[in-house]
Amino acid sequence: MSDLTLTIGDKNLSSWSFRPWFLMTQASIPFTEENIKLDQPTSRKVLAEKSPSGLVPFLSHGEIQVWDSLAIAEYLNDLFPEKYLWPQDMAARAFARSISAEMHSGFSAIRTVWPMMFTRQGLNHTTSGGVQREIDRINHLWTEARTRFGAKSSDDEGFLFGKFSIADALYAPVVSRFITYGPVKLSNEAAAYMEMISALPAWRQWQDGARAEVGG
Ligand SMILES: N[C@@H](CCC(=O)N[C@@H](CS)C(=O)NCC(=O)O)C(=O)O
Repeated sequence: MSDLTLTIGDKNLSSWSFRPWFLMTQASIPFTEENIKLDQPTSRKVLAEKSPSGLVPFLSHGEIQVWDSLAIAEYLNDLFPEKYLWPQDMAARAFARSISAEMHSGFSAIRTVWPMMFTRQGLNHTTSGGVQREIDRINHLWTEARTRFGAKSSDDEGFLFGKFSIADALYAPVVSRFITYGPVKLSNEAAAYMEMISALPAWRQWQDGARAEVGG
């Protein structure tokens, strides 16, 4: 039994929950998973009682509670320095932190118009101006990360910065949305990145959980 407990919402819907869960699972950080079903008559009450912010995800570590997906990622980076959850190279780390913060505080059109529905694929949704601009920005960021840092690193495993990092976890729900509402037009680098992420065992594990929630 791990002394870290991650409380999350529905796997099919909760994009914020997916980030720390994917980070911990992919980085082989042991944790106990606790689930709160969202959008139920009792959800708000349960969240208000259990979660410091009234939202998921949150992480409990003994007496310490950490909420908000980015704060959880930073806490885990402090707790497991040997895992290098941010890239080691300073320029790569600056870029990784910038794009992660941009993800965390931005991309509101994609978030609003394309809510995560993990189990759905290929809806071929027509994009509005705002959504298309954000897709283009993400395509640019993924392409730049891969070409400037990932592909050039000596131990490249196909992630944005070569080895898996917090940035990959932060963008994982975007990969899911592109699969659900796409296909979207991406550079070869960005398309290969998406394909690699969505073939990971951790991805498949979350997908199985999402499928089980919706009954198949
Ligand atoms: N900025 C927060 C956002 C958390 C958030 O909005 N979580 C949603 C689920 S994805 C939630 O708990 N909603 C509660 C509700 O729907 O009642 C984070 O990064 O963790």
